[in-house]
Amino acid sequence: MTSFSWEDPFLLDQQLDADERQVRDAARQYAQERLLPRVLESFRHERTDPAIFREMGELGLLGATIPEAYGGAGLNYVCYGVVAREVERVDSGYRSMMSVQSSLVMVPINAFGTEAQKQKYLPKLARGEWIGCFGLTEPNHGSDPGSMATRARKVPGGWRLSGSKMWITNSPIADVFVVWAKDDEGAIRGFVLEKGWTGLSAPAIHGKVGLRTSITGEVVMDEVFCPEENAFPEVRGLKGPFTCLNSARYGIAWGALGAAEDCYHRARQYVMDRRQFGRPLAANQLVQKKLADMVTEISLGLQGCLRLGRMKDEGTASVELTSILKRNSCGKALDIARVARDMMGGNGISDEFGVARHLVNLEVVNTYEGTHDVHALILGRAITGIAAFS
Ligand code: TGC
Ligand code: FAD
Repeated sequence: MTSFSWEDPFLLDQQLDADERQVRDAARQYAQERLLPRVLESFRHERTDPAIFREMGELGLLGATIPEAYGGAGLNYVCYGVVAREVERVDSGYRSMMSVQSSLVMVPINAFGTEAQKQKYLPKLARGEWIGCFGLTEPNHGSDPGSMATRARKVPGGWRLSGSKMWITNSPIADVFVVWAKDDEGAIRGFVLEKGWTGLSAPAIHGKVGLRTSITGEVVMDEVFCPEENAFPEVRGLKGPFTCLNSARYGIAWGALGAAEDCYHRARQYVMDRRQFGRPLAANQLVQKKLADMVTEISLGLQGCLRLGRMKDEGTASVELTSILKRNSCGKALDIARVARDMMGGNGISDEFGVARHLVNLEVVNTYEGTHDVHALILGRAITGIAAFS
């Protein structure tokens, strides 16, 4: 009889092919050996290390799904997912840095950019020489980006962009800014701006209680001139930014479960070691039930992510599947982090035990890229045909 694996009950490892396992192992080694040792200090002091982009670039972790011709790794979506899981096992902030660069900056340039834009930006972004950010959210338009106020006015030779974007990952250290604005006809269009252009600034937002290893800022555009060659020529409407979100949200679905696995593993070890009332905490039925709930949600969730990855690779995935899994993984991971924190008693409050950090990070992950409730509404519309948000 096959014995139960508390770490991998459905033997997900065996469902990956040799290449996927190799990518997973490389990402795990990097995350555990290079990211884990610095996470505590980075989180405490709200410090983002830009060198991480170059390190990830060297390993091919940036733009994993982008064709090799443009410097990407040309990998499948399953590989992208397993990388996100390994990076977020250490910290959601590191996965955030990576997924913005890969899914929200490189994906739109690859999907909507001109050949010249691809040649100019993608190889440097893939190597981590340039850092990218993605500006969709505004101070007054978060869940409803279709109402954005940022404007792109047509002028000779290009566009003048005015407006501001809020809560933008990587923006204070970004070299490349993919921003979305409405043109004179009210159509949403995408633009690639560069650091240093007149009128463009990206002040940092300080005081975040979660995701402190990943720098966040505004993007302020005061009549920024963008030459025509830096506009995406064809794409119009929310389909542009949402195409990028489909990829990033999928990565988050895997990543949040990586953070949940770390909480589960840490809580399990803690209750095996910690003794109260003369025996290990793990000997109590209540404690065992909590571990059983954790492994159930994580293992079912991971199977869903793998299935979605395979469907994306085959081209059979509807976008609503991503909403199911982004929502499920974030909500369940947040619950698991809360329970793990509780199981570790007072120690669970200390940042040295890791779990409280995951908890506050996951509060952010549950909110960005479409909140838990917004994904419920996307699904509700698909189930009923009635849009509850409009
Ligand atoms: P709606 O009518 O639904 O759609 C407008 C147009 O967009 C198309 N579309 C999609 N295309 C591709 N993929 C998808 N998932 C798409 N969803 C919709 C749709 O077909 C339509 O096209 P067309 O040609 O007919 O115009 O638009 P709506 O305004 O009613 O949308 C409502 C809602 C709630 C679905 C949407 O606005 C939404 O998803 N809101 C959440 C906003 C969000 O996720 N923001 C994320 C900002 S980026 C971020 O958080 C990065 S954090 C990264 C990190 O640090 O890791
Ligand atoms: P709101 O839209 O104001 O929502 C507030 C609450 O109301 C939520 O609970 C929401 O679920 C609920 N709500 C909204 N509408 C409805 C409705 N119709 N029915 C019921 N409930 C509703 N954005 C980017 O563009 N790029 C980035 O790189 C980026 N990085 C981020 C990094 C961090 C650290 C954070 C915190 C955010 C980031 N965001 C980014 C922004 C993020 O996507 C938004 O915060 C998110 O989409 C929610 O928008 P909001 O904050 O304006 O909340």
